Amino acid sequence: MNKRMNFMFTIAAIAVMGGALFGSSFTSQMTGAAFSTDVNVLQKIHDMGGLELVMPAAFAEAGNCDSDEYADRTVVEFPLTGVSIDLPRLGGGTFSAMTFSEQIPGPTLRVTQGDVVKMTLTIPEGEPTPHGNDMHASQVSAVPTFGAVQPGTSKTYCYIAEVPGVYKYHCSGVNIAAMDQHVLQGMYGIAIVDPIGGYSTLVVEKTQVNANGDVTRDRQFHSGDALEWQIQYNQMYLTDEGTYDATAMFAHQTTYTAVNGQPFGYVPNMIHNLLNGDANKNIFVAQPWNSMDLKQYQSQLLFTPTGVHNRIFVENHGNEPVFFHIVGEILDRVTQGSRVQSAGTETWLLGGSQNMIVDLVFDEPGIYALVNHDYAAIFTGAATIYVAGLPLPTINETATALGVVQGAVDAGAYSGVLGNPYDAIPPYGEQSIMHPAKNVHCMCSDSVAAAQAESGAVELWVAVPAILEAAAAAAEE
Ligand SMILES: [Cu+2]
Repeated sequence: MNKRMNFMFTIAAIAVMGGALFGSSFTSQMTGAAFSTDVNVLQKIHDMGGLELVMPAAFAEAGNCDSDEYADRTVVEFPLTGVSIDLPRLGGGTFSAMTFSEQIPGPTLRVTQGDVVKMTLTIPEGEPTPHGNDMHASQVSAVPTFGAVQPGTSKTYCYIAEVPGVYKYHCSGVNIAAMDQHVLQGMYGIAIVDPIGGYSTLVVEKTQVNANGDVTRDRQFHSGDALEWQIQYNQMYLTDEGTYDATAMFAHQTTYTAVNGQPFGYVPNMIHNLLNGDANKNIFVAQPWNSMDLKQYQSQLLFTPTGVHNRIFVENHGNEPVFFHIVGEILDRVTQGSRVQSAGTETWLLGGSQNMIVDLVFDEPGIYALVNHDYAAIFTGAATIYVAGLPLPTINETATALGVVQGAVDAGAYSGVLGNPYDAIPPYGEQSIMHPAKNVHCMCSDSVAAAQAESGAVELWVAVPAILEAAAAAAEE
């Protein structure tokens, strides 16, 4: 019995387009009218074929994938679909999401410095608005490359990812009209460009007492290989009906702060309550996504062992700053592009559309909260919980009783039995340490969640009740 349960649990720029545009539609935004939820305006734009500008012939070749420049380079395809769907919102109900490929954030692109990115954006027939894709990893003419793609058509462009780092990509709206709505309702994602020479050794500052009783430096070195994460911040501005609230955006009155598309998406839920012995007793102060019925939308925790090199790719997609801080930890290194910005710092500031790579080692087993240290952000969703090591005695006892504890012990973290949330993990690169397992988690459609499961991620809302039921039956025998 234990063996079977063990198995089950373990599987467990655009301003150049301005001129003509600002005259009409942008003015209606500035006056505070809820322009972007105004179907008439969108219909008018649609009827006139979008706000395509007439391009000078010199720009015609921008992004042309047949360019000789790309010969002898690795070409990485990056197909995306621009589509509007309804997704659940904090506190119940849904909101009118706009997505790349039915998920928020959109899929993460991972390439190596010098690769050619071949991006294709397809807009399905029947989609109510055009979309575009502005990729910050590129250095190409914004016009016409990032321009609107009409429903029922697709568009491809190519560029060389020349500079390593983390880069936002985002919908450019209808040639920037309603760009704010499209991005803040979900059309954003990241590209990770790995440096050609790989990631450098991480130096962690420690001290020790030597044989003479003197306190001395004890610098610890970790190879460039790391357990990797992606954390993307954005704001949500919603009306009670779940549509975009432009007035709230212009006033900077955030409805929610989203982390990977979901406010409070990485906190405990009913699974952790159950393993802690009482399904009805929350083990964290705020557990808004707290039900097995929520399936891929139930919140999940981030699990990491102590003493391991973690690399976190961070992007701020929003229009508020992110004061990135981990309660109880020091950021051992902050890198932007190919330059180290800090080695040992408490908090790092990211402006809008800014990114960084945070490297750190969790020293002690325990609970660590990764926050935007802006109180308005913390209490609207920017609190993310890391559990380092195996610090929860009640859950350890439960895991032992269920006979699944070995998976956790082997991994040095609860991810050995519960996995880590799929959407917090970027695609693996050359220097990625594999997570022991993934669980299905995303602000995404059921078909995207099903694809995660097909790729091996565990549906915890199926696996955990089955294990508990089997354990209860075994106890009765
Ligand atoms: Cu869009």
